[in-house]
Amino acid sequence: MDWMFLALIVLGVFSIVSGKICEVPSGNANLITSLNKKLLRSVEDESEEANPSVYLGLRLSSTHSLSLELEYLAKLQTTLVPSLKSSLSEHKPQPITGLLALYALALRAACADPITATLNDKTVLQHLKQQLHHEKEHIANSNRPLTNYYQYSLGVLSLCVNGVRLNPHVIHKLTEAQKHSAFLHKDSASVDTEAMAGLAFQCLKDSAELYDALLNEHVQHALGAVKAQLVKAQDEKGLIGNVFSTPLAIQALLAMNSAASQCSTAVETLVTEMSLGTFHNPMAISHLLPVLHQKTYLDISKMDCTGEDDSLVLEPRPPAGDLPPEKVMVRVGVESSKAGPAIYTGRVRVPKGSSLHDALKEMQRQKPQEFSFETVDSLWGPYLTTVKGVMTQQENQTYWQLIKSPDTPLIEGIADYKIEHGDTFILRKSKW
Ligand code: B12
Repeated sequence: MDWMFLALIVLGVFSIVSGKICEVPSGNANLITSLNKKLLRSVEDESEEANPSVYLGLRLSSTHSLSLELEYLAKLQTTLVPSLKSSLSEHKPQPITGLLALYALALRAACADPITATLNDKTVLQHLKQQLHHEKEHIANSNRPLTNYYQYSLGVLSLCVNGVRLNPHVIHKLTEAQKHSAFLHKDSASVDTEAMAGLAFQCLKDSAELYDALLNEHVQHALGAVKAQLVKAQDEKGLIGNVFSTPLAIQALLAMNSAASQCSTAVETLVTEMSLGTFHNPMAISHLLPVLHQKTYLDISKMDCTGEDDSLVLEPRPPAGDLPPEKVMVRVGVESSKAGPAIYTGRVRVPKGSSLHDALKEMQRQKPQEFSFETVDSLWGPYLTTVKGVMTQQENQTYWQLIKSPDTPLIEGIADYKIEHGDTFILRKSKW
């Protein structure tokens, strides 16, 4: 037998025996605590909308600041709930499956009762069930969900974690989507979707007694296929997809009780990336923290909110450093399709360390007649919706893709990507 293979088996057996699959190598406790604090600090930021995923990241950690978590839960109730209520009172179904699902998970993670919590006329879980019904109908009519399969999976996961029996047709649509490779996007988004579906399938498998044998067989098959795809997608550094999809992928593998050999390299790489400062977006941190504490979204169902640590204390915020006076040149091209010619090219000088968002703002300020753009807020930050008056839409599955010239799609949004001297970007209207 090959020594390498033997070593992997020994490592796997050891991890199962010690019950610590995907454990972070020792000596990184301070790094984990600093990430916990980073996420907690984002909660303090008054200018940011409350984000239920951030709340889940905090709750699925082993160290807490219980008072700040409680305040944040209250902020979720006062900011997210009115916007959910207003979307739910619209005539046409709105694409809020993911938000509703995260809110129901947040309530469960707070040990509040999502079964009795209401939004307008119904409970949160009833709304979520209905929302998934709309998603299923949308697939039947248009061959794709109202939102996307990531949110569809999140909805299934949330109901399942909350102990709700789902409509078997809703589950079947998800297993069929897996079978027909419908989770694939043209860019790297597919791994996140695969991972979220994997978490949903694992939860359904664990509650098999609620469903009939044939459906359980479909779920079991889809689960096996997702696991195989995630393992196959792993590169030599252990990354699955990219650095931002890997935490969710590892959560899925962890929930599926995968062997340590399938995540130890990935965890080491994630730790390296943490020390390089790659994880600064609160949303990205919220997906990573559970992994660092060997938790997954499935653990929310077991939370009882008793005897929790309350030792996390934030030091005073360090003063924000000024941007250096040095300026860098950025070029931006706008294309209305991949084959089409550029409809705009321009350049602008901005302080070193600026984001692409800063550069676009400066470009718009200098030449408002020639260049303009709009964004909407999302859980990941500002999402670019409109460039030079050209709007992208959910209904026709178009978006403004961010590309670093010549042809590398960015793996971060406009507010997170920090530009370097000589960068050239293409904003390209694309299909997904
Ligand atoms: C589906 C999806 C898309 C769809 C969204 C359209 C739709 N209506 O479904 C499409 C394909 C258009 C897309 C585009 C992009 N995406 Co995307 N996307 C996702 C995915 C799989 C699910 C998002 C979701 O529905 N969340 C659930 C709901 C509840 O949250 P939400 O915030 O309300 O959702 C909205 C926003 O997230 C927004 N959105 C989607 N992607 C991105 C990316 C950024 C940076 C921002 C600010 C917003 C945003 O669209 C969602 C639906 O309206 C996530 C995976 C993940 N782990 O979250 C990646 C993900 C968020 N996307 C990512 C990226 C990088 C992009 C792009 C920047 C790619 C590019 N080079 O152009 C662009 C955005 C460019 C822009 N115009 O600003 C990264 C972000 C990583 C990071 N650190 O910032 C993720 C995590 C995937 C990954 N692992 O690389 N995406």
